[in-house]
Amino acid sequence: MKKTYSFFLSVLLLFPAAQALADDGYRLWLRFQPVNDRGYLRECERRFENVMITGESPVIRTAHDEFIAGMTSMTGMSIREVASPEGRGTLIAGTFSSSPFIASLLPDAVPGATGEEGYIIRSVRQGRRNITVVASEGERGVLYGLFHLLRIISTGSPLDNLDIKEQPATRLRLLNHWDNLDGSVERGYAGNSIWNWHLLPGYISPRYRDYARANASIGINGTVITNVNANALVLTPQYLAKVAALADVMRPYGIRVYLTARFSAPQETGSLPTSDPLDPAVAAWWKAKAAEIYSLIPDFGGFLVKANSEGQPGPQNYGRSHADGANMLADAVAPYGGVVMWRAFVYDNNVPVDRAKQAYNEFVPLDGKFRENVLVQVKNGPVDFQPREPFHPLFGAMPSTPLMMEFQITQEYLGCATHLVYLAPLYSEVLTSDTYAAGPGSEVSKVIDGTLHGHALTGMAGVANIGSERNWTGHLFGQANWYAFGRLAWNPRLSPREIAMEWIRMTMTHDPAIAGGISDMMLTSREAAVNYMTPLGLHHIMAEGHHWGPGPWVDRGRPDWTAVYYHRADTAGIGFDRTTAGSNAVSQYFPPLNGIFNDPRTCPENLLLWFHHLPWYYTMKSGRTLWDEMCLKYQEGVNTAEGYRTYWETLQGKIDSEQYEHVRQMLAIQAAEARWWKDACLLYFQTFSRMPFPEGVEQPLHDLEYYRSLKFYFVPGI
Ligand code: BDP
Repeated sequence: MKKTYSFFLSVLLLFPAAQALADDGYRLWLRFQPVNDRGYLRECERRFENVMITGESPVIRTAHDEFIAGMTSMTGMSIREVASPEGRGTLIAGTFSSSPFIASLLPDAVPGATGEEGYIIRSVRQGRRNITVVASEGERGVLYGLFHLLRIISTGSPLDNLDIKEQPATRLRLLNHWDNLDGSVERGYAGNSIWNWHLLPGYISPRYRDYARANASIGINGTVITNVNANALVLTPQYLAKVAALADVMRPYGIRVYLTARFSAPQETGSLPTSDPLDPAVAAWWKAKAAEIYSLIPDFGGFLVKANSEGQPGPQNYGRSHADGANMLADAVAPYGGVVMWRAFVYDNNVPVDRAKQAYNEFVPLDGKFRENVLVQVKNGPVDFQPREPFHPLFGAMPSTPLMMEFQITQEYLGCATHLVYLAPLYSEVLTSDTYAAGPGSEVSKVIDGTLHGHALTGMAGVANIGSERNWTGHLFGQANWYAFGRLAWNPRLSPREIAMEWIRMTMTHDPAIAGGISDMMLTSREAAVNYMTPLGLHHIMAEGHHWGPGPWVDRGRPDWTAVYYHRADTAGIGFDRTTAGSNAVSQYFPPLNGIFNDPRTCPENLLLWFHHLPWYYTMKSGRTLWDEMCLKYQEGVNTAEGYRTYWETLQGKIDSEQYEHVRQMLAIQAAEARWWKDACLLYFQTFSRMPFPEGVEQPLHDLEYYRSLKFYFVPGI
């Protein structure tokens, strides 16, 4: 079988000395470092000295090549290709239909046991021979199963008596790239877009394949390669040829390419006078466009659409509904098995009473009105990817429509790519939230995986944090968020700690004490960021436009883009009253949650100011006043960020030197920015509370005027 090692692996194999060099992060979690533990190495040799991977398709070839390359890198052994089990041990992999032998090894695997993407990994003993079988009904399942086996080895996990059965919880597990055709990335902090549109389709960067393999290794099976603020140009023949070239690279890794569709494309790139979705000429234009796309990219995934939101065109420009728009596009891609992901991130240009209520108000009446191949893609919270929001009230409220989750992996509101903020706890908090839509136990994850309301079309999307930086994500720990997103899209019930430990062991170290220390840091980091940015349910008080750094004083421009709109601080108190006496956003949640959120005594304190406007002297559960509690939370965030610095310095000489130095510098910036956040916010809010800082809160380094006067130029991402 032809070996198609990716660039960095071949370098690694040809020059083993390269392994001694510092790690620049390019290899992500696929470093496949040599196994140091002698006993474990012998165990690998005993089990995997022979391989028999059946089937000849491009995906199977990828699975084969990836497995051999990964194993060789970790064990250094020369693996023999065999046609039947031999020697001490053999790895056997393939689809059930490709080999009656595989099927005979797993007699209990009934049809439907794995599906196309699931797999079984099992240790089978034949006399003195160790057989490890990786099998699936589909070739992608074989690919994912072999990546799973590589993960077992690269994390140093036990190899005996394997009996694993996995199936993904969601069908579409996608990255959303907010990448523009000019190479910039909206809210991207890791360099430029990795798509080199200028050189495509002629030049295929090795990065494209390395991107595909990284995604396949965590089960991501699709990528929307263009920004939701879409450019119609990508739908022209010139650009579609480039898209097709990217799709060709992704295909052997089981990844489909999707595009964002600009709703006004029929006018912009066609010559139609309108883009009205109910105009037959418009529908015909999209049908022809779909036919053109599918002739170039037979497995094209479909369209993601941001319509009538933040100035984007959409069906409402013609007095039509979101369903009219989505269905027209859905009809165009349906004959080819394509889907339409229609975003629910909408809010009116005429500033509404409460922006948090808009999407629900617009979409709930449309429940049941969408075609079968439409998913409504909903952000995790009702405002916009804040450090903490309650889950979006649409989850559970549209039983007749498949709802897809949209998380943000790029850290738009979380310190850009400079702060170590491990996002699995945020994702997991949302996924495990109970919506009570069908009584207790109706978690968001059950809406997403389709089990609550019986949908087969399911999905999860993550707004990518990937760019042209050598280490892909800017901050090394940003890789962990990409990794965690993929793992949770596959299995929303995985614990953030489990995922962190996998990533650390594959990326940094197997040392249990160090891995434990690093994972503690990761697991507390999201709460630390909430504390030093937006504790107790505060939200959207970031600087204007670029959202980097504090801006609680922002009060100019469109009201619902200001900070004062959200925190509503005055001399009486602080917080957004979303109770029945206020904007009544609480009513969008099912009982008993609406009641729980409505009462400040039962509302979780970490969401208190999201739902309530409370006096500065309001008594918290701790017995402290709201003001004191808020001050101490900000301080706690700073202390935690400082603690990371101190801890990290104990790792010098114990982990890779380049990783160490990179993170050391980043953590210093983070600690300084945490202090900046605390000082600026507390000084600003103090002008309303008129109360002193409680004991334990450090005095600000500067006065409020200083923080207000800071100006920043060319912050990335806009
Ligand atoms: C906001 C971003 C903006 C995006 C928008 C969206 O600030 O850049 O275009 O969301 O999701 O978070 O459409």
